[in-house]
Amino acid sequence: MDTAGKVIKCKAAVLWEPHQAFKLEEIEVAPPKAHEVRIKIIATGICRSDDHIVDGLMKDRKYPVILGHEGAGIVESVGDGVTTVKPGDKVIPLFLPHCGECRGCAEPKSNVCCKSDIGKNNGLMFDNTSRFTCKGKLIHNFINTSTFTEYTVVDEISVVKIHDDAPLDKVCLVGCCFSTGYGSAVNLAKVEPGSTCAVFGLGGIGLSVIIGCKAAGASRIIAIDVNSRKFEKAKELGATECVNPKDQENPIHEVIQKMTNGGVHYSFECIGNTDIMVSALLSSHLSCGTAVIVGVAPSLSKLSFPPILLLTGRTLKGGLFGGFRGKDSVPQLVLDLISEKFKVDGLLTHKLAFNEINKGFDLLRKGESIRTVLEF
Ligand code: PAD
Ligand code: ZN
Repeated sequence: MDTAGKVIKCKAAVLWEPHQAFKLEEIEVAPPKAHEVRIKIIATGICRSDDHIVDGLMKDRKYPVILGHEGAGIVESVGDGVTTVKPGDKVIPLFLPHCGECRGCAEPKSNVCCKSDIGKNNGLMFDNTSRFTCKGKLIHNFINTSTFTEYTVVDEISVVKIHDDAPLDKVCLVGCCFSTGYGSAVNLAKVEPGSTCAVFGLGGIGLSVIIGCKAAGASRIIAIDVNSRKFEKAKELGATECVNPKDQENPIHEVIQKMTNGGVHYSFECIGNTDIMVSALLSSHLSCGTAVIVGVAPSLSKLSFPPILLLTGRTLKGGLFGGFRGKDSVPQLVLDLISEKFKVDGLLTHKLAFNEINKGFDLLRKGESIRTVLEF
């Protein structure tokens, strides 16, 4: 059946109120307008950011939304003027758009397009409307993607074509988890061979940081988590030592300093906890250490530490999507997964049917899963 140009009725997981369960609803998805692309989502990962960002987003503006930003699918139809993808193409939606024209896209050191909705929380297409409705109500979209639905519409600058052979149930992790973690090590920190690293938080993001640190040739990778069940996987992926702060008498930064003759070269906060961001900074060497913030903290929280921590020579930085520019990097990262240059199998602990989405989030919140991929 040719659906191009028509409204599609399909199943989506709608979050009507913050901190409630997702409700599976029948929604209407309008056809793509000019420079927009309608995608049939085939698989989508569950990432902690869906939890963390939505907290801030829904606190400020209460509105129903379709979350999800770590998906992969097939183009169903395109609006006028779309040139980079066509119906039938395998694609990954980009939660960080890449327009190629704005200040952010023009700056060689940046990967954040000014059209990104992160921090703005409009929850709408670029023309300030939505393509989703449910029971007569407008449903918002989420960071330019919304993948918890059988069909979504994104702007052309928020989607990229990938190789036809890509297994969508795996490469969806390139849409966030793997790229964010791996890139945080190789692009943001620029970990060097022989350097020492400490990774705080061993979810999908922290474990992908470990993959990046190992690929970059780090001599020591210290993995830190309050959940010791995460350690086996961390070691499999390249951690050389594992520490549970709960088993230590002293604060974690003192433990790391002691283990590394004063601190590591590179530390990574992959939790979204401002106290641990400071611990990560303190765990990096006072003269030359770099701490990278990857975790998304609650939107109203504040980071506070004595400036002397930086004056002695430490660097504090952060970044989205591991510093990668979606349109340039995602197709190659997908090829790297196809050729098994990198393996994400270890990150993929659960597969569930789309209608089990609430169970998938429970597994993540209880620390029982790394990544659950939902299949439609
Ligand atoms: P996750 O919940 O799977 O992993 C977090 C891990 O941290 C768990 O293993 C916890 O046990 C552990 N943890 C919690 N508290 C502590 C503590 N005090 N000390 C040590 N360990 C602790 O999440 P995830 O891996 O999906 O995401 C991690 C963060 O990264 C989260 O804040 C998410 O919002 C953020 C993120 N950032 C980007 C980006 O572009 N910067 C992208 C995607 C996710
Ligand atoms: Zn841009």
